[in-house]
Amino acid sequence: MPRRHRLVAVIALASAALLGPAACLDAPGGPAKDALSVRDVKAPEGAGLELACTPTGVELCFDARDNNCNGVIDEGCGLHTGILQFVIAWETAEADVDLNVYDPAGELARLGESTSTGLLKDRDCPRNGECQGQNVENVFLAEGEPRRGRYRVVVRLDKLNGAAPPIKVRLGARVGQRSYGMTVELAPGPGTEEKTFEFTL
Ligand SMILES: [Ca+2]
Ligand SMILES: [Ca+2]
Repeated sequence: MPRRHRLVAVIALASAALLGPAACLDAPGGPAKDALSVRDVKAPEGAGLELACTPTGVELCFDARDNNCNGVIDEGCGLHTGILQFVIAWETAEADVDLNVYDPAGELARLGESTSTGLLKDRDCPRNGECQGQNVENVFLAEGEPRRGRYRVVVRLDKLNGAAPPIKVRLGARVGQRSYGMTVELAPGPGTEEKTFEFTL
């Protein structure tokens, strides 16, 4: 009997060790228990997802890059920033590209009024006059705590307006203290006119 008890104890310990990492997924580790971390990132093929930030000097505006690697994208440029932020930038002035971010409830972040989870968009380029050839669209968490779940980020070519495809678009994402970068090329036609990313918190 004692030997059998010991065997049961060993099996129980082994099961606990196996279950350990899976349990961690539900409550991400790190210094603060409630720190915002990304559980999963899905990027389309060829997007060149950059997980590490390489500082290149002072922050430059409207390039959707965290140039100084302080975890904030395009700060000090008149764009709103937040603990959640998705930014696209493209250099082809006439091309109309859209950043469509859907929150975990499936609601699209729009200009002027935030979604029920607090996401707001603050530019629509090149349509509104303030872009002046600096094409940037920015979606950020305007209020409240970030909702956990899956954020769908769609970068879409709306109109070429005479520009030559492909249109190179930079996407920057900030989630908590981490920033991600990637570049996509868009051209008219199914499969190439939009690229979808998913960030799961
Ligand atoms: Ca920065
Ligand atoms: Ca920048």
